[in-house]
Amino acid sequence: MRLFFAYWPSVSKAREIVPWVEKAHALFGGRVMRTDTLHMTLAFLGETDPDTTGRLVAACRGWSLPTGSMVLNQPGRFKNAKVVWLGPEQRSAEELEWLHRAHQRLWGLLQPLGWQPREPQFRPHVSLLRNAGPGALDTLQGPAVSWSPDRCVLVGSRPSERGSHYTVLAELALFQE
Ligand code: 2AM
Repeated sequence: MRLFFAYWPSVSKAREIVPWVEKAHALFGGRVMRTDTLHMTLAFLGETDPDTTGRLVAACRGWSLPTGSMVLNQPGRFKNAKVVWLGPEQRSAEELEWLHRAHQRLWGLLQPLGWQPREPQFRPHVSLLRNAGPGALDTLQGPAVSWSPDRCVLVGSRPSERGSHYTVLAELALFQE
């Protein structure tokens, strides 16, 4: 099973993101992320055996992370992975500091347990499409989505025919900065 930690939107917040998913699909095709799978990954840990997973689930129950507010309205692409995503706007250096602190704090808790980040840089985003076709991103527009995450979860992912199947394994405490 592949593991990752993510901020998970409520059902109503995920529905606010759906117009972006639909517009992105109309423009670029590909495979849409189902509404109940929309999330923002903070740390991707990769394939993990059951014993290691069990130890992490037990350990992370005592962890807590900051939360804050963001406005999702910046579309982007990971070209190699053919992913089209929606990210938070950053109008000032301070605006998303809490989010980067959350990322650093989580990795500060994971590294003593032996995990290392795979990405050189944290690029906060909610994936909308996988296997997307080409096209200019400036045609992708939608309603700004204000989001203050109230859930951060450890998720197990297994591949299935209809995309990955996600299971919530643990939930972290959140505190407002
Ligand atoms: P993505 O949405 O940009 O693909 C589960 O796969 C989650 O972990 C997804 O949110 C995915 O981000 C993220 N992730 C980060 N690095 C990954 C990797 N190397 N392989 C698969 N998923 C990765």
